[in-house]
Amino acid sequence: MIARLKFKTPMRIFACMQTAKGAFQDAPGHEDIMAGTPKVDIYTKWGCPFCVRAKALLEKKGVAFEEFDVTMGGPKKQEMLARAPAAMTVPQIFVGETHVGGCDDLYALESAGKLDPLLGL
Ligand SMILES: N[C@@H](CCC(=O)N[C@@H](CS)C(=O)NCC(=O)O)C(=O)O
Repeated sequence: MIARLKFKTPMRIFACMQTAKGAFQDAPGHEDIMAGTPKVDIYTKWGCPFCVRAKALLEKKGVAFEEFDVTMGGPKKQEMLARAPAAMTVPQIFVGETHVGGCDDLYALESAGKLDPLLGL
């Protein structure tokens, strides 16, 4: 299962393995296994401090997420833009089908006490 993860660098592999949830995240039907915990996707670029900050909050909460590095463009960048057509920056964060937005949006939800319910925590 770990071999199927889309992470490219050791840091990303480490981030994904912070919790056991990470191992299930990429598996078909994981929504059933992890009932009540929507899948979290984050589109990032290399060297992006906002991406690092957003991931740090998710990691602090023990939330598994799947990271897509769109530094070089490609199909995942197109997927990001299809899911968030107005997106001009990274990160772009999705909780299930809900488009959270960027890092500032993630922290704003946290400050408003709305992030945990969205994450199913
Ligand atoms: N307010 C945004 C700022 C994000 C931001 O400025 N990201 C930079 C990278 S760190 C970006 O995407 N710049 C444009 C680009 O790289 O194409 C957030 O909180 O996510």
